[in-house]
Amino acid sequence: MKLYYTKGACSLAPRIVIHELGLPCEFEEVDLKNKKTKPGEDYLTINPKGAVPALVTDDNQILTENAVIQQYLADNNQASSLLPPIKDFNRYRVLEWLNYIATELHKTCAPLFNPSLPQEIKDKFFIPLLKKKLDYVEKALEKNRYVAGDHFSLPDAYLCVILFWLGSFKIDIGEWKNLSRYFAELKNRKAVQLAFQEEGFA
Ligand SMILES: N[C@@H](CCC(=O)N[C@@H](CS)C(=O)NCC(=O)O)C(=O)O
Repeated sequence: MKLYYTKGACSLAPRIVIHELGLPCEFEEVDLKNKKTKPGEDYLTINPKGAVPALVTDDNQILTENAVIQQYLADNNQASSLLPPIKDFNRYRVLEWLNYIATELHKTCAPLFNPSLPQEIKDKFFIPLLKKKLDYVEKALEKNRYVAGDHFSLPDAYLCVILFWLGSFKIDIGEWKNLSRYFAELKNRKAVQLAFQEEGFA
C-alpha cells in the first residue's frame, strides 16, 4: 500500500488511521504546487484531481477522497471500532461525522490556506464561519468523549488534523473548553504522535 501525502495536509488523517491499524505502508510526498511526486513523477497521472490524499491499494487500485480512503482502510481491516459494520446504526453516526468534517470543516478551512484571498475576507467571513462550525463540535463533546461516542473512530483522526491547522489560522483552541480537552487527548495517542512525527511535527 502507498499513501501520497503532503506534509501537514489532510492526508495526515489517513496516515493516522494507517498507524491506528498498524498497517505496513509506503508514504510518498507530493509537491502540490508543481503537482510532482518526490521522485519527480507527474502527480496528475496518479490523481488527475491533483489533491492529496491518494491511496494505492495492495491490489493496485488508486483510491482518492479522504473520507472514502478512511472507510476503505477500516472496512478492509475489519476495524469495527473505527467504523462499525453495515447494519449497525452506529456506522451511520460515524459516517455522519466524517462527512461533516470533510464537507463543512475541511472545506471552510480551504480558503484560509489561500494566499491570494485577502486577510480581511478571511477575518470577516471564513474565520467566523469556521468558528460557528466548531461551536457545534464543542457542544457534541459536552456529552461525548470522542465525536461519535465514547471511543476513537475515523472522524477523530480527521478532526485532529483540522484542529492542528487552527494555529496557522491564528485561532486559539483555548476558546473551546471541550475541544481543548479532546485535542490534548488525541495528541496523546501513539498513532497520532507517530503520524505527526513522520511529517516533521513535534
Ligand atoms: N476532495 C478531496 C479534497 C482533498 C484536499 O482538499 N486536499 C488538499 C490538501 S488538504 C489538496 O490537495 N489541495 C491541493 C489542490 O486541490 O490542488 C478529498 O476529500 O480528499
